[in-house]
Amino acid sequence: MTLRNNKSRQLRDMLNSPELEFILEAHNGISAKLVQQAGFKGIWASGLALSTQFCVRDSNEASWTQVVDMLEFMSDATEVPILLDGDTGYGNFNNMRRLVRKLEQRGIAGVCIEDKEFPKTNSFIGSEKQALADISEFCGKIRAGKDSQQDPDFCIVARVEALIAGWGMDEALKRATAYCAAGADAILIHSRQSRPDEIIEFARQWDGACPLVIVPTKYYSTPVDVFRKAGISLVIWANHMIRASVRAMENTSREIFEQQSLVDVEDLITDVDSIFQLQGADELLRAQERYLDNASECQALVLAASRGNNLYELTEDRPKAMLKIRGKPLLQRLVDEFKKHAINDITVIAGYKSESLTVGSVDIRLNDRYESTGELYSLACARDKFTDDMVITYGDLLFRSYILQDLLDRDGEIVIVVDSLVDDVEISGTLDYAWCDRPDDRSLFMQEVSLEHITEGKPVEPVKPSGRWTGMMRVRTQGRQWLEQALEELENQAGFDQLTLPDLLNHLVRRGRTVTVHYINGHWLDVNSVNDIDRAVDFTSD
Ligand code: SPV
Ligand code: MG
Repeated sequence: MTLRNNKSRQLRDMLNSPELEFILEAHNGISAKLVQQAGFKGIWASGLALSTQFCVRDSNEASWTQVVDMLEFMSDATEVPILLDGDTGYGNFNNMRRLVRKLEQRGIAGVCIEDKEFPKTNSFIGSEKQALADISEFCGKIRAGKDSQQDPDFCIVARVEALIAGWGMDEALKRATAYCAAGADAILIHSRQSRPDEIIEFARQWDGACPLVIVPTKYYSTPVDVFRKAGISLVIWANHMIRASVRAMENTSREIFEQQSLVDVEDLITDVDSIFQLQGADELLRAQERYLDNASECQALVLAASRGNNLYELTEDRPKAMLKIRGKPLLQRLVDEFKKHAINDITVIAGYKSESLTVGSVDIRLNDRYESTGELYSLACARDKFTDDMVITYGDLLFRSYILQDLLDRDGEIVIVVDSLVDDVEISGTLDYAWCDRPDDRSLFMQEVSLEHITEGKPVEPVKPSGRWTGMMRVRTQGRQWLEQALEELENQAGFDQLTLPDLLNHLVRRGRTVTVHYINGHWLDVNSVNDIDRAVDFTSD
């Protein structure tokens, strides 16, 4: 039976296409996926990069089966063809036969073998001292590979190292011609010079018996039109994903070590949600819906009905939650933050210019009396969305990711986030100062602290406040019952329309309910003034 692999077909088409094509290095499942996501039509499974990710030398120290195991993850993660840098074929003609069969079984589209001796050394290490394979022995290896493949489209690329080893142009051309005649589907002509001259000269003298492949690692500044004009078929960018990740990992590990904290790093690195996306977590969630009972999830309620009067003309056509910071509305940033923490059921309570709330995948509840009512009235507009696990926030907040994560991890029926750095922050707008039953002891994590009361505006009490409420709270089953009861009680009082969330919290405390305080120290802000917008720009990095 003939085995046909669409990926091999794609690689063959790239080699034979009249266009100049490009493939980029990858060395594991995730890098392969990212190369494909960037738009590349193919992947170079580089020997250098694969050995680097194992942290061994590019001298066949990793066994060929270890390489093939990794290739399977790469192939499973992608739909584009993978060309393996198969070094010397890991042995003689017989090893080559087995290699080709195993590669086909793992969905690999082709293999490139080089005319050196096993164990090989990277072309850029002492290249002139490297011995080349005997031409007829190498041709036998190519023939053995071609005879072993079941898929007629599987590609064998023969790599000529004569220029690397300093054997000259004639030798390179002689070898390429022999390898082509032995059945190679393409010739990779390699050079270690910083200019493309010898590659161009090779291409000029080449009779076109099969397509040419190059690896411009050393002559990287050459414009690709030069290759196009020279009739090259395929360019391999051979090691740039591993080099990029080594640099990123060096920087991140150093920063975390020096800071003894993740806070400065968190927003500079890929968020965990994006990692889940790359892994295909959505598919697993859908499968769980099909095969498992659904577990309940935390939901979010966002108060975004107000205009933000201190922002003047900036909020002429939108509520302040839709103000853009670095091109992205505050509300969108909040929604992204919730999604990062798998909070996907998000309800926004809109009012002023509600038609401009163009943030996707959120439910909207409308407070159409936003002009004459306060926050509590807005919250009551979303009563039908109350659940036994919810986060309630103002719509103008920016905060570091860990704050929401810690809030979600925190025990308590009603938990509010209070910033104990009251003196240190430049603040504007309405200030919700919190007095708690004990001050923040920064040597303790997740201390047992309860709210005593919150005051809006400048504190007049002689006792310094314990902190400033950020406008974020978490409510669980029992807390939801307290909250609904409190709303009913307050609704029957005169002046309900003007009440705020602090009024609600004070009412709860007066009724003997425990409102747990989760202390933080900065790393957040809300936008109440034009100055706050500048601070918000500084605060964000994307
Ligand atoms: C590799 O990527 O492992 C290669 C190309 O063989 S090079 O390192 O340029 O020789
Ligand atoms: Mg290599």
